[in-house]
Amino acid sequence: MSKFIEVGTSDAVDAQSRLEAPMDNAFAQDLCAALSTRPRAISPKYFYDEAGSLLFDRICDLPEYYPTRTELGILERNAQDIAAHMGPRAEIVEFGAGALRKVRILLDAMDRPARYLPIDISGEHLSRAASALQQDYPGLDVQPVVADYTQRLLLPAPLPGAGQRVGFFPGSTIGNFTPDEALHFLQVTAQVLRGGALLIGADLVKDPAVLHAAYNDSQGVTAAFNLNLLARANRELGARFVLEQFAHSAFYNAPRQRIEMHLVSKRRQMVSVGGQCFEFEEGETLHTENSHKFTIDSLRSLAVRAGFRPGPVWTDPDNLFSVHWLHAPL
Ligand code: AVJ
Repeated sequence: MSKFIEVGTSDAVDAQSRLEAPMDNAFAQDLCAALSTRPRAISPKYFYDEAGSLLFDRICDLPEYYPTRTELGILERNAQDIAAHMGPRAEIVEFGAGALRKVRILLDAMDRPARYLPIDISGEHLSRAASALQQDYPGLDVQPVVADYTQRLLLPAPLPGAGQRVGFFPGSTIGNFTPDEALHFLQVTAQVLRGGALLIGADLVKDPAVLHAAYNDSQGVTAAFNLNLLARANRELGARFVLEQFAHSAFYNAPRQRIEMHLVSKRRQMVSVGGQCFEFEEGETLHTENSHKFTIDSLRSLAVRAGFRPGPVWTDPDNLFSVHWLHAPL
């Protein structure tokens, strides 16, 4: 993004680079590719710029959005048991670290945690959360990694004398992947964590009305989160989406056991991204997210196919959410 600012010499070069600069970033490429295909779909990872990460934090506190507080409750009630599985001097690698609330529950219960490596795509958000955590755990080695964990990942070598390396993937973020991507992610993760384990949260299949409410909150925070994708394109790519011309849509696709989020064009319109124009018909959508729901068995059999050996599963009394311990064999 800042490329043309550093390189810029003459006005002509600036004007030229200004048009081209947006296209050499992944968001611009993926958005233009999404708008050029039918049906139109883009990865939900682009929700999480600074504003999007803050909106997601607000979603987690909504009365209708049960996953976060349910998972926190599961972790709190079972922290001792989970910490016993981790063993002494364990190292936690968290995939997609967000606000770092959940890991505190683990750290508080663990026997002398050796190191914490939060990986997140949103650099500013991550470093703010990581330094807050470091203040509260002065003795802990906190090493934030700004990276896209859906891409190939290189982690620092284990610390000398450290216990097992435990991956932590809470929030049911696994549900954002297609089934094939989820399998691939788990396969890669089983390799990265060889000899350790993965602690993973998975939202469970349930009454569609409960699911529907969780993604259609009355305050409109989820709608703002969805629309932030377009706002971000306007901010970062000089796109010209008129936000009022798009509506938030979220519904449960029962046969595929997933919530789908879309941005629906309220009327026929043209939009411009990075100097390219795209047409939307009235009612045409940009598919922005899938949030797959699991059964305990479906998550465990996926893990087995990826090379894990499933261990204990913790749930809440209403069976809304599940947290799984998966051994990664050597
Ligand atoms: C962060 C992917 C787990 O799927 O529930 C929340 C994202 N989207 N509300 C989810 C989300 C709309 C969330 N995950």
